[in-house]
Amino acid sequence: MDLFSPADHTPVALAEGATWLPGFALPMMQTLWPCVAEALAIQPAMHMMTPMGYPMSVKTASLGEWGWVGSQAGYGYSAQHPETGQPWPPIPAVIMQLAEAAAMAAGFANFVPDSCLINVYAPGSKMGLHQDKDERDFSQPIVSVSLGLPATFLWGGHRRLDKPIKLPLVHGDVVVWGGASRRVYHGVATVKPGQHPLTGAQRINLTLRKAR
Ligand code: MD3
Ligand code: FE
Repeated sequence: MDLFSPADHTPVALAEGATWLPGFALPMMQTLWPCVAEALAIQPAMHMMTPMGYPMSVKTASLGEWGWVGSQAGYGYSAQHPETGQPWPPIPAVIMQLAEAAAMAAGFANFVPDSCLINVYAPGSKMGLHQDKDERDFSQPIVSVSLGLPATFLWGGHRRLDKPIKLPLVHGDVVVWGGASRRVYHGVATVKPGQHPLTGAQRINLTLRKAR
């Protein structure tokens, strides 16, 4: 198996609970991209703060009942936008359907996310190795949708110092992380400059989660 050039759009089992679905989002892109673009027009993505008080290089926006927020008080989920105090907009149907179908294709039936984090990477942005541990139920998978500029996804092990495997994720790729892979360390290498016909000079990642 060649991890770096899947021949077609068949699923690639990365590890127990982790499935790469190359191009899975492409058939619905005509509906998906306008939804994401509109969400970002209504709610501009913002730089959340790390607990150390530095702005993250990635900008974020959220949809759904729960939105991910970062501040000097720490990371977590909030029912309201930290600056406007407004509830987050609902997750559009096409995104709910994509998440459910991708989770199903990876063996997780009945995935109903209550949070959609939109990560916006300008060239030069990155995300350091971390675990997603702010959610309540680790039996629920996480569905990640890559849009726009390519990126090297860093997929580590169960210990922070485990050497990460590099996955080249491109526009339309979906990865489902659940089961034994739910709590592995992961990150995104610095996004390189470029232009994408839909997103321009940006990589956008949708991360669908069941937060509560
Ligand atoms: C592997 N975002 O927002 S999504 C994040 O591309 C985050 O923006 C990255 O990591 C991005 O927290 C990667 C893919 C992902 C999400 C959750 C995981 C991979 C994961 C949880 C466990 C293992
Ligand atoms: Fe993460």
